Amino acid sequence: MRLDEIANLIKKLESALIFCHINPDGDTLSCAFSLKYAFEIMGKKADVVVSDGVPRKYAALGLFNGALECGVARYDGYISVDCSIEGQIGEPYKLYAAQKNTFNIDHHVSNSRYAKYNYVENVGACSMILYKLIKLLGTPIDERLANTLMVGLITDTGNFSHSNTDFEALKIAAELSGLGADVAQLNLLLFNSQPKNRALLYVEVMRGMKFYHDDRMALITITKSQLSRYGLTKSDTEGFIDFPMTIGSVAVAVSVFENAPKSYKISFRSKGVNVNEIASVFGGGGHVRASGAMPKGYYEDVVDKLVFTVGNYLD
Ligand SMILES: [Mn+2]
Repeated sequence: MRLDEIANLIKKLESALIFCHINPDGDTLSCAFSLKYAFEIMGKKADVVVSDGVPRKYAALGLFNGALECGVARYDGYISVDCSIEGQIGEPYKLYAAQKNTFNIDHHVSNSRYAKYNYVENVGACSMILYKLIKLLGTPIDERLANTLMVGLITDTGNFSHSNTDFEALKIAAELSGLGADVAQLNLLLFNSQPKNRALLYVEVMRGMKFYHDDRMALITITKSQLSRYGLTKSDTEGFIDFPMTIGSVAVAVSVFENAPKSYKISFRSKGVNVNEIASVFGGGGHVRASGAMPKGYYEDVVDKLVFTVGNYLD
């Protein structure tokens, strides 16, 4: 479907329930709340479901208030944003999957087109799609809406530094800046303020970094016990994987986060190697240069398989 066709369908909705992905990041929150605000500006009702809750650093922006932990079946439309597969919605996917009028708006190349109406476009941030959609809806973009859309762009482009920072990303950023988005303030709150304990955990995790394949692969591990020792949550470790990527020789960086005993959230970053394919070996997916998976098993076995699989793509 084309985006204008999606916009025409969404225009007809009087109410919508919008779903973020699990382990919510800046982009999924940006998409969901910008659409909610657009609905409200149009005099309609929309609610946002964030099953894991809004992480502290995003809550501090004051743009993502009033999220629901689960939803109910009383809306005209059910819209997932930034979710490549239905399971990414988390527990509320049961409610979503039981509805007829479902929309899936996403920017992951691996998207499985699980909704009745799907729109997938390979752009740097899903919030870029929401910006275009909101313009098609004819909704005026006020300062709060501009800031909300900018959060997705800033976070998914790594503050306009990743390879997905192209002409369109910068053009939309410029337009949002013209509409009142404050890049410097968002940047300060998102990237340049952290609690002391996060910094201490960071040092500990980086000290444990391992290297493989002539230093072309780096791997970091974050355990549940480390998090509880520092009084932190999973969302506090966002961005850790960027550090091994700064090492010149490293082509693929992997972070292994222990969700529960024998259950992991793996993140992959690369400088060109297709980590979407590597993640798919572990039942996950994402983008060519950034992807994830959630395998189960003994830690040593998972790491062995990671080292072996990444090695196959390096040769
Ligand atoms: Mn995204």
